[in-house]
Amino acid sequence: MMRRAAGLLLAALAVSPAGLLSPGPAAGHDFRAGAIVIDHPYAPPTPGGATTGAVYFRTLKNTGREPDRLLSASSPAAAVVELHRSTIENDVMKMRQLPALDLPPGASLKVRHGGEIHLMLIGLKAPLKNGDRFPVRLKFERAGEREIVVHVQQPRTDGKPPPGHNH
Ligand SMILES: [Cu+2]
Repeated sequence: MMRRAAGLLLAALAVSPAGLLSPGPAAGHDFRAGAIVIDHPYAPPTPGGATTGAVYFRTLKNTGREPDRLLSASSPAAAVVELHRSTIENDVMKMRQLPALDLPPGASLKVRHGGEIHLMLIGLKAPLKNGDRFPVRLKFERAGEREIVVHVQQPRTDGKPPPGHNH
């Protein structure tokens, strides 16, 4: 009996780190576009005067049997929205624009702060404030276009700005 209880406890512990990464309140929000599920889009608040920001997703899933791709995004909150991947080159964080984000069948991508991939808001029309919401229109190759609502919130686990966004 003891051994079994210990096993269950370990299983519970093994699950918790992913839970800690979840941003914001437990009440998440998600959107569907065909077979694509966009789970909890969020953006950290930006300091006053910042002209760039980032949008993340708790997960971006392709629940279908066909491959899809996120091709582009746009928002009234910013002049331009780009798909970015952060990489470290010679100890320096760099961001590169991705032509598209591949979503193979069954994919479940974590597009979270502190990770490699984000949507970059360039030319913000106003600073993003905690509690704000704004729309972003996503264009998928197969699933078509879908407008989502992004929640501005301070990520729970991380008071620092996301890497690569101090420019
Ligand atoms: Cu970026």
